[in-house]
Amino acid sequence: MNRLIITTILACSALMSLAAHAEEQTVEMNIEKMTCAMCPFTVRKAMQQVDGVHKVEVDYKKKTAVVTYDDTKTDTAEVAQASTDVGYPATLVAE
Ligand SMILES: [Cu+2]
Repeated sequence: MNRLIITTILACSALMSLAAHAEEQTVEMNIEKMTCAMCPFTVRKAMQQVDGVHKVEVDYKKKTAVVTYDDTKTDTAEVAQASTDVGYPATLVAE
């Protein structure tokens, strides 16, 4: 009986750690060359077109973007490239 309970708990935590790997990641990036209040919209639009990107918040004053994405579908290099491609080089902020 106890063994069954322990097995169930182990199976549950294994499933949960699997889910954690496929979870959303949130990263901050520095965005270069934003020169007016419209620039953040361009960056945001470009990043949101990347498959797997769920949320983008661009801060014009801080020159940063906070990006939430599904790490099974895309990665930070792809998101940064999307911004770079429209004229705003993006680099990951080191934690
Ligand atoms: Cu602008």
